[in-house]
Amino acid sequence: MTTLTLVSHHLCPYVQRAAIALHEKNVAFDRVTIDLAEKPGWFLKISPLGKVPLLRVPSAEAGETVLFESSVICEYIEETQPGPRLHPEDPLERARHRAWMEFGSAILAELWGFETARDFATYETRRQALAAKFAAVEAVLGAGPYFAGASFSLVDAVFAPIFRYFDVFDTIAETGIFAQAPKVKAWRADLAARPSVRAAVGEDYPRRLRAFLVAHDAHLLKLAA
Ligand SMILES: N[C@@H](CCC(=O)N[C@@H](CS)C(=O)NCC(=O)O)C(=O)O
Repeated sequence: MTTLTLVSHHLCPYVQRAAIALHEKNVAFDRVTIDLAEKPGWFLKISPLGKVPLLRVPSAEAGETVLFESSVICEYIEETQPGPRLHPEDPLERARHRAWMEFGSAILAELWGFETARDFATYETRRQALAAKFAAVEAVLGAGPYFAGASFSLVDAVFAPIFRYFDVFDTIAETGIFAQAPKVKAWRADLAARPSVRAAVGEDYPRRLRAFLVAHDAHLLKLAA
């Protein structure tokens, strides 16, 4: 029994990174989705931080090793699984990619504040902070279609779930976050069309994200036309 199991949540962008990497490498894997509002006992036993994703890796000697932290999981997938390479060969370029993966996590922290903002002032502060972060991304993007050009990389796997939020936000109101970032916009469109990105969430993702916004009384909903 060698199948990897990804312990997931329907909306989690960190889980999606690992799912995208596995899909890119054509690795068959099992996916177990949990309710983070009611974490099962078995999950709490194996998740040191009580967070998803986890990657359960079966091994003949140890029985199983459980990996946590999405970046670590992505690096493990990259190092152990067959299929196309998702990191550059050159160490300096690889380090630069890891840095932009971290930048993606910083965007996610900001994005949480944006989507859960209940009042205009918080919403606007977060909106401007996100626009500034995407301006920094705009400055390093090339001709595309992906972060590093023609080949898909882990940086793409990190940013695709970020952009997915905006596919739902855009159906509610115009945030203007990408107004000054044409390269980011084009990157976003190319990632949205990628089969691995599409396969990383269920069809009910938009409905679930909207329900999340309603549950948080998100200011964004008040901007609906
Ligand atoms: N740094 C972690 C972040 C993972 C994370 O924040 N996961 C969220 C869901 S998107 C979670 O499990 N939250 C549960 C909790 O904090 O109780 C990673 O990259 O894996």
